[in-house]
Amino acid sequence: MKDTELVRLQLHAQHSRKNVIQMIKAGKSGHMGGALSCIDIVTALYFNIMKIDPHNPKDPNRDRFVLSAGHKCMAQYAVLAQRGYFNKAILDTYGSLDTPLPGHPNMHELPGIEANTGALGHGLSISVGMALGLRLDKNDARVFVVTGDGELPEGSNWEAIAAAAQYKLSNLIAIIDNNELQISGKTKDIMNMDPIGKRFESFGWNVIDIDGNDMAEIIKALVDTPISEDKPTAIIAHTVKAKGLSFAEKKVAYHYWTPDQSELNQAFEEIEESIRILQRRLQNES
Ligand SMILES: Cc1ncc(C[n+]2csc(CCOP(=O)(O)OP(=O)(O)O)c2C)c(N)n1
Ligand SMILES: [Mg+2]
Repeated sequence: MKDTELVRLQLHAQHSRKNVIQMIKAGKSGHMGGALSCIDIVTALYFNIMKIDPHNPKDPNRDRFVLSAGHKCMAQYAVLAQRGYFNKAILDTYGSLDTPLPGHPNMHELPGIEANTGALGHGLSISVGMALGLRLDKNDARVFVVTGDGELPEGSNWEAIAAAAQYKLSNLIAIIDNNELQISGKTKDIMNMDPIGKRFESFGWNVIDIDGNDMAEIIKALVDTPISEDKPTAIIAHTVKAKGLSFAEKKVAYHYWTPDQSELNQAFEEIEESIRILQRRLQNES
């Protein structure tokens, strides 16, 4: 990929981060940490990898995106708005009673949402069903699912992981947002799932490890999948919770964030500064 294309994607990710902060400003609080750890991945999928059309979100041939860790939904709302699925003004309804952007995603309310998620441990099973259904229909669309590392201990995941290998679902790509934190502490202290990659491999999956906040690595891994025609792929994305906000990165307290005005201002300033830097790089390179 050319440098300018990479910078454009990084810019979309930063604008999407700004959309997250805009939603939190409107709703006064939200699951910020996990949204910002996976947002580079969600951006790469919607802007470079997936076969989708924002103006035809129900196209039967579209690739599917399932956000199993539904509490990270501000990442998806932010990217959908950035990609043109809906007007950015709707972001300001976050936190209100009749919003199409509830605290966990609702497929009946918002174009682009494929499944209602939020009760952890269901998205992978739903994705296995979608991948099997697409194969039955002789449809070559793919299913991308993002799970959290704290979500992985849910037993239903491991039934889905076994089934995906059994049915050789090479049209299924699971991306694990491995930010090493969950709601109340370090994932390894609450329910250690390391080595995550080896566990997936032992169930019969292909596994790739990447830096999940590095756009070049994300794109390379996603372009390289499927690695083989008879296995599903797991991308273990090593990420930083609350990535992009210096005062919040890697801190468990920012899983769910109710900012005061000064933190909110700082968040906007830091993201806007990184947008300016990326825009200058784009001007210099073109
Ligand atoms: C079945 C179920 N149990 C508990 C919760 C409460 N909960 C919401 S987020 C979360 C932590 C999930 O951790 P992880 O998957 O690592 O996501 P991250 O915190 O990194 O965004 C928990 C336990 C839930 N949503 N669903
Ligand atoms: Mg986590």
